[in-house]
Amino acid sequence: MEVKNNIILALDLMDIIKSFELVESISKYINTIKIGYPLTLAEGLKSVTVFKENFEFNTICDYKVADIPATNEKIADLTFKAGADSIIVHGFVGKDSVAASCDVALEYGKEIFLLTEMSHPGAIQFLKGKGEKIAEMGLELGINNYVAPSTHLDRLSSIRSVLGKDKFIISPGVGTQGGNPNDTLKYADALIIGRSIYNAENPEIAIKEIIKEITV
Ligand code: 3DU
Repeated sequence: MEVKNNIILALDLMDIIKSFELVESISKYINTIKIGYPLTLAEGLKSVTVFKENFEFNTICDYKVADIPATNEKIADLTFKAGADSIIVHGFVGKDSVAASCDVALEYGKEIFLLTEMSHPGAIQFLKGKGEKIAEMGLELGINNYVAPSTHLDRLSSIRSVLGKDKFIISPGVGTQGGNPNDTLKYADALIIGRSIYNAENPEIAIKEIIKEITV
């Protein structure tokens, strides 16, 4: 996946009109958006379809799919049917559940992102240290795309070591959560950024500043 300016917009506004206006205002700086539960639960799966139809963007649906295989299949099917290019799936649920999402992605000619470890402080409580094993499972399943945290660089770098340089890692936590863009891009291929852009007084100025800051 080619991510323009290495920035994936986390579109976590809960209003489709405001989301649309935001994306229009910064559309020349990005080509990839991530839609998660805030927008989807507020506006429905049509929010995915609307963005897919109106912008030539990569659309990643961040539904952190984490259920039994049969339910994961249904979630993935509805998501790809709505127009998503990829879906984020939790790794901790184990191989059968992840494989179920992979199989549906394959049917649609799409891909999944495997979530290894998370970026928030609470991630150290249960998830920390599991990322390498989850990454190894992803490799066994032939998965090319991963999510790993920018706020725990030691974890991100260790997960990169397991995956090797050819796998694609996107990394949340830059900006509001404390992650630094350049440090993160030493190990990740793209940054997921939400609040630092959409909560800024002027999102265009905010994203331009971030782009200017990126030197790697
Ligand atoms: O902190 P921000 O506002 O820049 O948003 C980060 C986004 O990435 C947000 O959509 C959140 O749900 C998602 N995310 C994480 O923050 C951390 C993870 O480990 C995985 C996803």
